[in-house]
Amino acid sequence: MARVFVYGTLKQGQPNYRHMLNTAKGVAKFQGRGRTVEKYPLVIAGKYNIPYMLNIPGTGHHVAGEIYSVDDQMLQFLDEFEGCPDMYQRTPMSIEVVEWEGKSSAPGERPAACRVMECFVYSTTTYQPEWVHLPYYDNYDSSGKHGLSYVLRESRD
Ligand code: PCA
Repeated sequence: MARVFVYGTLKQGQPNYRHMLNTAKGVAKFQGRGRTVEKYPLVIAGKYNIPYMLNIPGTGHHVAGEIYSVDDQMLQFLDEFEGCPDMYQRTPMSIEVVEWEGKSSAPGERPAACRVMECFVYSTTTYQPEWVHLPYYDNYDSSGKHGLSYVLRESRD
């Protein structure tokens, strides 16, 4: 099993969450919520309003998301789905746990320095240079007041 932190359309209530529930693609077990230890720019870019965490540590916000434990099959599905390694690259990042459901000891009750775990995150270094000038978000919501609703793959032309 691998640990993955999702911050975009794969979160609960977001347009691609259904893939996390699709057992034909493998298993994804919700473990808790967290945020990136480092700051990153999270932007919504392109004509399909796709969220991207730009891999520029130190700029932007601590980004909120959900932690899942996934099996190899789901990890492979997510790599394909996220266009990894072209669109996004999956790299380990330090995530501070803010809420925990897993049954190993509750990180929420530990001192802050002990609440950190390494998770895979789909961020990108292959972004268009002008994207760094877009607004930065700390908690992605496709139907947020920015008005930039995500365009599902099957609705693109
Ligand atoms: N899907 C991945 C990366 C961005 C996106 O929309 C995620 O939710 O973490």
